[in-house]
Amino acid sequence: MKNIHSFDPEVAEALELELTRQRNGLEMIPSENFVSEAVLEALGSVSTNKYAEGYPGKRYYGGCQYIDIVEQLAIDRAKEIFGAEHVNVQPLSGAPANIAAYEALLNQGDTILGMDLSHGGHLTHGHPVTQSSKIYNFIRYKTNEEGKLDLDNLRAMALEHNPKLILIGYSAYSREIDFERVQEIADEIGAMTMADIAHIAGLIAAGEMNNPVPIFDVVTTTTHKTLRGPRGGMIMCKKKHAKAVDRAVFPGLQGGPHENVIAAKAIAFKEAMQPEFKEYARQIKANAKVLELELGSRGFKLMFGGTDNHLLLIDVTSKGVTGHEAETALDKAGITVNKNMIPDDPRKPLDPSGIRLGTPALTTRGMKEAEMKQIADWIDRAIISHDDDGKLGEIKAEVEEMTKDFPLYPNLSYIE
Ligand code: DSN
Repeated sequence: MKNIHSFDPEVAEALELELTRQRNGLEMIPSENFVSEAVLEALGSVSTNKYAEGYPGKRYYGGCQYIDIVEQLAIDRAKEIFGAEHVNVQPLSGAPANIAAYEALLNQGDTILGMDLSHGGHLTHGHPVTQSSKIYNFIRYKTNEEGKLDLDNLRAMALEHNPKLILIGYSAYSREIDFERVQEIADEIGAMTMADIAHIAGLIAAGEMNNPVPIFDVVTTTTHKTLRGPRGGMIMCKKKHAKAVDRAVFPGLQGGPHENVIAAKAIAFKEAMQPEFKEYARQIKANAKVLELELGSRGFKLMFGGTDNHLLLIDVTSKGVTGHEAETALDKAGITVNKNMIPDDPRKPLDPSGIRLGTPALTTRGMKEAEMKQIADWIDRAIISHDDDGKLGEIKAEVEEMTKDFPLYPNLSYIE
């Protein structure tokens, strides 16, 4: 890493500060994780130099013979992990993967039944601020009064609106999903099915959550959340959609694939096939369960009644703070979470009623049940003392002390 510092100390020093922030704090944003050193190495490899528009064996550029090996490895491993008939590893991230999937399956004006953002859905699932919402007719369903995905209601809405696509899979919903039942509903009205498993892909890969890939028409994911790979996306689908999906990604939406990221995806997929990854996914869930119990018993209002996966969505207004105040206080205490809307939130997105937090990154560092109990206590103390910088500083010092027992990238430095 010497080269970065000697050529560009300004960037190197900022990177070093970010490394220190990651090392000294508790990363609890549920969509973040810490990749392995092998994944980092692939991201910085010579494959970043190569243009490779097209697909393995069918490229629009010369010299792709070695890049083809890398991309084919990523495809084959993803197929094996998820039981997919066809895989496209080129989407640059989750949003482009979703847009490509719509493009592959639908025509302008077609109806999509997708989850409301504040109930745990995602911006790209039809939020009015997105371009997709201007192209397709999104009808948005919600969780029910108990805070659960209500498949009877989904069926009633499907019968009423006759969507061409039913879209399942969320970024703040914390419960298991019955994909088979959703497919039955879709079959009843002749709709196609799409799941966005960005958040839970790692849990599915490890067999810790239901897998929609063998059931649904199309499944999209990111590769950097629980799957613990590089920032990127992927589309898995039935063979009958393979051509349409590939065409939608390239040339429909993207140009040259980022082959350094694809190399890193291949490595992350190999990691996800190891027995240790199954144990990792089991521990992610066990850790989230401890936070559910500990925070619940301290009077935090848990949306959706708790968690079956890696995350919790919490209404913090019951603790006398807004989501923004809670996020800021926790930041000062060395605990990183994100403010988040709760179902039908009366507040605004930049200062909503909730926070969202999760365990994938902490679990990568090796933290277990005992640490989760301690962290729940710190979260509670930080929220109670949200306007007392002295007390928040004391918690931050305790957090920093604990993180020393869980080293992160111990040999990495951008300034030496
Ligand atoms: N930004 C991601 C998340 O935090 O869940 C979703 O795109």
